[in-house]
Amino acid sequence: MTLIRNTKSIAIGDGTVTVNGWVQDIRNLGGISFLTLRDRFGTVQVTMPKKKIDPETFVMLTTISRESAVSITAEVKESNQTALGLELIPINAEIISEAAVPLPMGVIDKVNVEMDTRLNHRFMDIRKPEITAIFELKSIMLGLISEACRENGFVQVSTPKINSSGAEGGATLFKVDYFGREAYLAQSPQLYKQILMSTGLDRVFEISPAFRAENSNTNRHVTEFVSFDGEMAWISSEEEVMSMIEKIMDFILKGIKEKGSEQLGILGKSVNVPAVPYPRLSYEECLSIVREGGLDLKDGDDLGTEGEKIIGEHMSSEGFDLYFICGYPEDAKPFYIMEKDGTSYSHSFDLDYKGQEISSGGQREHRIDRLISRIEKKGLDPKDFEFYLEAFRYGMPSHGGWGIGTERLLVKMIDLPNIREAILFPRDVSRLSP
Ligand code: AMO
Repeated sequence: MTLIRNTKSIAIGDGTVTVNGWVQDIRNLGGISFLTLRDRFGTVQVTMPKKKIDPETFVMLTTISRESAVSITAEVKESNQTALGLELIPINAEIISEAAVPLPMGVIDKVNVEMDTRLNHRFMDIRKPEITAIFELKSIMLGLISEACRENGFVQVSTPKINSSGAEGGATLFKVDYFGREAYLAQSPQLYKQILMSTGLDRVFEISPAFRAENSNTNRHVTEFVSFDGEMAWISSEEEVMSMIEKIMDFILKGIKEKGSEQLGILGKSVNVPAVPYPRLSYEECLSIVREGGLDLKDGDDLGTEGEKIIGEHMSSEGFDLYFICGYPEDAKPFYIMEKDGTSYSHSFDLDYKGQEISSGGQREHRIDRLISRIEKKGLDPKDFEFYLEAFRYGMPSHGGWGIGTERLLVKMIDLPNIREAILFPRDVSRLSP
């Protein structure tokens, strides 16, 4: 009987197996040829002593182009010459799809290929084991997020991505022609996750695409990212939200170490699990750290990328990778954030990871009169938010939540140089395909 195996599951004693994969490399040494067959799990050596192989199969497997997709049926033989301790002696083979020559880029060649070239031919780039490993880790991470949320009583929801108004500022709204009406791609699930707090669902989370017309080319901004949002009702302060984030982050980091150990091994990375609670820095403390670091910021200024970096270096020197920055000036935060009475600050926080913001959140303004004042203060028209405001008129619990950029989280977790490394098909100012 022929067993269907992958490179990880083949074992001595299997007898005859069929393995599907890509032709990574062929070496012809006269009387004997070797083919390296690669699949998602690794590689296996196919050994072809010319005299012992069916001539048609021999010609097919020694002349086929690299990266062709093939199915090889072979005898498993023990070998002390290979990493797996076994090799395959082909009986027959089928070419599933032959690769054109030349390849748009190499899969195993040790040449530095520009990121643009890699992204232009992303399907081939992802064949590299170290790139596959990134997306396997991302999948594990998304699974852990859901698991952590469910364990803490959160209900997974899906909210609309084509909307009549945005929540995160007009500058980054993508306009869509919606049957002759103006609509916008969702910048975040903000307004809907808040509306849901008035429904009795109490704790919700969503993992979904978010769109920002971000007209800048940086290694941390894209125009489409996957946002992990949470919202919880009946809170007495944003501190409860921060504690929940800590719990979830701790679960994710511990989980990645365990469930992603194989992928981390391929990438040569390790994940540090910081102790909880994470330090809480006030906005004022951050200002003085930044000023000491040589950046001249005024009271009320946004800390900015440069400021975040200085704070990151300072915190790293004290042994902290993850820390909250609490109580931003209310002016710097969106309308839905609650003001701190009698001050110019807010009940908000950012979570920074190694010098970069990965999340922001806070306690929301649930009192409708104050909410309307904040909307007006931001120069917006409450009429545009009527569908949202209505939920605040009939018994809205106090509530708060967060939004975490999943790609930024992964980037910082495994120290990737660019957010595009954590996105299969990134979208940015200049990239709309593949
Ligand atoms: P904010 O706008 O700070 O807050 O976004 C939350 C998190 O989303 C990620 N992020 C991005 N990632 C990649 N590219 C971008 N252009 C981009 N923009 C944002 C970041 C950021 O920290 N509604 C609030 C959250 C809340 O209060 O619940 C919000 O969207 O990691």
